[in-house]
Amino acid sequence: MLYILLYSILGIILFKYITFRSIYAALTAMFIGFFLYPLFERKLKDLQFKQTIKEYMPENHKKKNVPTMGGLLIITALTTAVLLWNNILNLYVLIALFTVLGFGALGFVDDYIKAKLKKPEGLPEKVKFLTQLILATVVAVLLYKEGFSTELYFPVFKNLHFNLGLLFIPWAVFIIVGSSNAVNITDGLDGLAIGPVITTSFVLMVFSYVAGNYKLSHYLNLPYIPGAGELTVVCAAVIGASLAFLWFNAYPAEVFMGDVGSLSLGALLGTIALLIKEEFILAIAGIVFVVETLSVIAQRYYFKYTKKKFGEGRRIFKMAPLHHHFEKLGWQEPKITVRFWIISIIFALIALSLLKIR
Ligand code: 57M
Repeated sequence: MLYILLYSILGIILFKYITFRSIYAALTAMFIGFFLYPLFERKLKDLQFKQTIKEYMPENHKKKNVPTMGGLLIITALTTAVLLWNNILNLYVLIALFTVLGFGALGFVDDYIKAKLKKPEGLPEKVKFLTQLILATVVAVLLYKEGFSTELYFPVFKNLHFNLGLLFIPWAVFIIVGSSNAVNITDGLDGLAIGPVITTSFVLMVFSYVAGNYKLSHYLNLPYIPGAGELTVVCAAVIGASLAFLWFNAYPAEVFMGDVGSLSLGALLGTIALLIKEEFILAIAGIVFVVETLSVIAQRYYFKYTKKKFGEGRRIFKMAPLHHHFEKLGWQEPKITVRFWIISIIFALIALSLLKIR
């Protein structure tokens, strides 16, 4: 709003600059998060929105009475900052908001069933997955109909890209739904998911700025996406809201983000990566999300394969996702989280280095 009011109408040039608006979107989201948290915490406790404990939880991991749905705080802070500091007439900003609110609503229903109706399994997996597919398909079809580029680009190899054509739609759905579930699976230790969300958002913020800048994108041989620069401000708002949440989710967590947070943040990261044509950069910067998800897939298939072949299922990891494997090895929770953050920072730096290596 401020962009339209103070720049488009009143002509105050300062509010035109993406860098200026990104800094203040991050600060706005952060302060809204800090300011609203006490109110949210009281509300979540009054509403008894406490995390339900699943049976197969490792003993040292059964956390009682921690309020969940802290993702509502993240989404409120993030959305307010975007509405204030973004050009909300920008198509990409509207798509980002649709993704956050759509997947957030899905996560809210799942969390509500678990926390309020005391059904630990939440929404039936099929219903949850189908809703994710529908939401992602709406975004994919909208982009395709709007004539959005269906080219697929790769890091390093500047001349290697090809047109997906109609296959862009399933590809886009795969990226958005995959990212959403990857963050959801990762969110199993205090601070474990929100840390990589921050580092990955930072990488996407830099790439969004370049993608929306004609001179910079051509100088760095990156796809030029007119208008994508607004996603820089969105990423900054994600970082601000996530930092505020991390203040309370750091070990020992006072609140969990819930599916309302993990599904929406994951889908948003996937959507932004898709919009700036940097899906592989997302996979590199979001390596923690990728490895956590692959650990579950590998564990499940190996278990099924060995059960069929030897009559009894065997595991690759002591438990999947990977963070539970390290717990079973005796690592303390904060140590696992911080080490996963360090890996995220390393791969964020590698992803950023690919701006120049082309
Ligand atoms: C998302 N949810 C956490 C919290 C958070 C297919 C399989 C991989 C599914 C997976 C699963 O259940 N995934 C659901 C992970 C849960 O966190 C809640 O969920 C929200 C995120 N969606 O915001 O509200 C628990 O995680 C802990 N937690 C923290 N701090 C945080 O900041 O301590 C979360 C956030 C919370 C809390 O204890 O209750 C979760 O882990 O369920 N299933 C699994 O991950 C299970 N793995 C498994 O079954 N492995 C099998 C097969 C399927 C691969 C195997 O290894 O053979 C593990 N889930 C749990 N414990 N809970 C097993 C151990």
